[in-house]
Amino acid sequence: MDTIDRALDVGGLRNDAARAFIRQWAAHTQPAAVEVVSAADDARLVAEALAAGEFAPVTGGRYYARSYVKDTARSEERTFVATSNPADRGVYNNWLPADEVKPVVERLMAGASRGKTMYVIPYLMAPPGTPLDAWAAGVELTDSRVVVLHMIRMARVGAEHLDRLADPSHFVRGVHVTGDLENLEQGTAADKRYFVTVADERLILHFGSSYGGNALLGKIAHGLRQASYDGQASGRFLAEQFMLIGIEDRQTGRTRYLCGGFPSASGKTNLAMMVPPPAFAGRYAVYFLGDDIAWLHVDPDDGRIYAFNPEFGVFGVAKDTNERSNANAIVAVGPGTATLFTNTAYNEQTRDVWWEGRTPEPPADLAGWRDWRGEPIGGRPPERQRSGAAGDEWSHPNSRFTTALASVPNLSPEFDNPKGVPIDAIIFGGRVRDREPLIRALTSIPDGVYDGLTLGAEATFAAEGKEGVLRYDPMSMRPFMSYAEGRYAQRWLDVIGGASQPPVFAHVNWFQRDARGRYLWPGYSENLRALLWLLDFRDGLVRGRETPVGVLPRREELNLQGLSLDGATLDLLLSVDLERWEREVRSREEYLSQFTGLPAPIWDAHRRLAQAVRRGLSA
Ligand code: OXD
Ligand code: MN
Repeated sequence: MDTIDRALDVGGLRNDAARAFIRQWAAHTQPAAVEVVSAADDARLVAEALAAGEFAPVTGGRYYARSYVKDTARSEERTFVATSNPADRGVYNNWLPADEVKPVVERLMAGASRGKTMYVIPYLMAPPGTPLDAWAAGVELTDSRVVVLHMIRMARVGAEHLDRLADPSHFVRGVHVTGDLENLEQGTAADKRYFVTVADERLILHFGSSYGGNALLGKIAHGLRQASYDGQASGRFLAEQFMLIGIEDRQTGRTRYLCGGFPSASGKTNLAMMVPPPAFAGRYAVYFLGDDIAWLHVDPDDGRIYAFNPEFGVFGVAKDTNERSNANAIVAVGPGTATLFTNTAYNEQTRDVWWEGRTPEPPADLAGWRDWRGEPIGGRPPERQRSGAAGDEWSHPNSRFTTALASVPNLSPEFDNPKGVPIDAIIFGGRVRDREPLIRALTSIPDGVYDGLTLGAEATFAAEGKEGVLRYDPMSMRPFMSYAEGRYAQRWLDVIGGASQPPVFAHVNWFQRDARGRYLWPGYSENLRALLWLLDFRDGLVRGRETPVGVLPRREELNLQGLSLDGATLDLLLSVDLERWEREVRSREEYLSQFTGLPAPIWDAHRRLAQAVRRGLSA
């Protein structure tokens, strides 16, 4: 028996197809050793990472790591979906022929793990026992211990997840090779990074990063890209970049479930961890199920849409996370949670972390503080120590915390229900300065799906793009699309249209501003008020007001108890500026025309909106 076989035996990995896959890739990338990991290895691997200097300790049994300075975010330009079917080419999925790109990545990976350990991470992207079991199992091979420690928090990890497969060869095969980060020419024409999902082979090959979104293959590559492809190929489910929450009404004893998509930096994690406003706390509770991914399917027993979060942890953006924006997150990353912090500021004397927005001002005493690049803050010229200007931040704007679901205080007891929770409402929201009211409900499935497809967020200075220009992000899946958009829209119509009690749809916007740029709506906890209106609307308890863009709450239908909001602001929040909408309709026409094979009901929904807006303007 050779050393690889011995390592697989020691790790309890019996699945022969997985063993063959590991042997093939070990022969190709040439690691010095192979090691199968499970969640039970966490403490030992943490100790090794500390000893190796990959982690620094944070008080309360938490850890800190910096990633390479040119490796701090997902790279959309270097991410590709490959298949053997040119019909899979979409506008956003960066499609390449599989036989063209696979040899390129394979060449880059050849011998690239020399001297390192190849960790074998068997995992499950679903609650155990799920009816979508066949699409949830995977194996990630990685040459980074830090990646292993993130995966243990973000997915259910252990060899047992490969032992109970109905078809033992049906699992996602992922290979992550870090590469020589200092010589990959990131961001140039000679960029050597390739993040490829070969979707029709269920093979993920990621080369040239050790940052979360590029390197934790269970999360985005499998949980979103591969899963959305599998969902359509099998006809069984949708995989979406959605948060998922439950709202309990303690008076009636009912809990209703909502899921929905928001482009990045639109507050999905804050919404999912929401604490009800004090005036509502005795009556309502909000439960967290997921902040980033939901798989949706129709249950054969009652015909309803059910959704679950396939992840096991939260990989959240640290920036602006604080007691007001997200009190539950502050607890979820607190002492005793074994949280991993990446690219925040770190204090090597006090073993503390800090990020922009954690407190209004950075810590007063600069002693021991280093920025995300590892440079001492005290070594900067005084005017750059606390300026907060772009480039002077202490933490990287995309710095992250990685913590287990079990540490989230408002975690729903249903989070590991194998079939998920029944969905009452699907919401879409972006960051839009004007035009989009606080909430508008959409009563037909094609109108709801059309609304999701035309979702967008306005560029902010933090993101690339021009301030105020809308970047369309269909269903918030733009970076994760795996097949052509027309077919994707049809899948949505089929899945939701096939449900016995379809959810209500709504569009929300927490980010309306007045002419001076002041936010009109307080957001955070107060967002619950809009969601409760939607649930009442679905139950027929309120009728709302029909407008050309959907049904809006009447002023008196929103429960504003305990909130001081003047009448004029409320009117603005619930107003529809038809001239702005007319411009938006024109821009949507152009945007939708890029997609081939967009189903007729989506175009019909678009024309209905266009007509209603025109009629409204001439009335
Ligand atoms: C993302 C993430 O990049 O969830 O969207 O990390
Ligand atoms: Mn995300």
